[in-house]
Amino acid sequence: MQTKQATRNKQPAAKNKQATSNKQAGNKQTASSGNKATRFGKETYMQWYELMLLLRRFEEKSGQLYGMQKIRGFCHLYIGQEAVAAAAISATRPEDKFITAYRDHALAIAKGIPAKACMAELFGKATGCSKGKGGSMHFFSKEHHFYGGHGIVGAQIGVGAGLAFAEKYKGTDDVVLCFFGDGAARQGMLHETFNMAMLWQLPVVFICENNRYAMGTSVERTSNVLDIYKLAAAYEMPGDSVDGMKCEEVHEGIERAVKRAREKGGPTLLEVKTYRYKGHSMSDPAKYRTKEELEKYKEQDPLNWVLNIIHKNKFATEEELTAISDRVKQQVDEAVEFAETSPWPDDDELYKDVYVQEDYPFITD
Ligand SMILES: Cc1ncc(C[n+]2csc(CCOP(=O)(O)OP(=O)(O)O)c2C)c(N)n1
Ligand SMILES: [Mg+2]
Repeated sequence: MQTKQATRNKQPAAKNKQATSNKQAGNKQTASSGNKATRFGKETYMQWYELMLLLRRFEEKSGQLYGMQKIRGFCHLYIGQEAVAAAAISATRPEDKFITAYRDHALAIAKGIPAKACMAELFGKATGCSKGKGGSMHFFSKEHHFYGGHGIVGAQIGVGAGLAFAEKYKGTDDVVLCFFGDGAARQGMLHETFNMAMLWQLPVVFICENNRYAMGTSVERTSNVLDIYKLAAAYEMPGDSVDGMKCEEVHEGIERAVKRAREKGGPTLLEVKTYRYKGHSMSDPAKYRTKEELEKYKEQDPLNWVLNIIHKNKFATEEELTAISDRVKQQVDEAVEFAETSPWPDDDELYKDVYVQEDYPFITD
């Protein structure tokens, strides 16, 4: 199998994709309304749309509240990348585990952490998903299978493989989706982890959200390897690349990789070519890129793409679409109200949750 995988990696991404998609065509939901066939059914498009709208409105509100100093510290918004989060949900099961970097609000909400608990975390309140002690970069909820939220670039790549090791050890068929950026792909952590993940055939999908920049540094300035998925070839790991502005492509790419991992076929590196509309963080005016470049990506906006398909296929009436935006607005408004009115953490919380074992490092048994 490894020889086959190595050969696949030598092929250009498009060819590679074609071969795999054809194989799975039978699994794909296809739907038609009138004469317009779509790659997925109405229900999937509606779910993608509502989730992406919630993620975008949540992030826009977070940006506003940051400007009002209600939210402080670091804050990295996900606007533009929503198709990745939406498709990651449709292509996985709720028990599958997610782990990501500091640009974590959207993946956390997509995974089911209530918007209220996420907004309260941004405010630093006791009701936040990390009890107000993690802030924007460290959302976490074991209950929702969301393992952070990590501020050290690339650190979650190793931890993600560790989570996958645990699943293999326990004998489950759950899969870990380990997200990281193009900047993190240049860390040594990636190579050590890829080596062990392939050696141990761990059930993990490494998803590189290539949004073209690591802070202000473009992919072109960090390496001569511009197609990040090709890094997998060094470990005979399958590598694949998809358009991150299209839910359909991301879903299919993740679905292929998750299937492989669930069926004990080991890890995959999936590069998702995406874009962030805002600066790296709230303090970045993004002067390193042109307005034209930004506009080019906005023309491929993932929400508009899905909305157009909904319109063309009459998947929803105007009233139904209005009801969705009302629902989303209400959810975000309630999240802000909840965060505003929640208490601050008690002082003694400072000493809690530092180590799992309360008496660490004095192991007594
Ligand atoms: C080990 C380490 N080095 C440097 C930093 C500073 N830093 C924070 S974000 C970042 C860029 C990472 O970019 P990328 O991985 O592409 O993720 P994106 O912000 O685009 O989502 C850097 C260098 C850090 N947090 N950790
Ligand atoms: Mg990046």
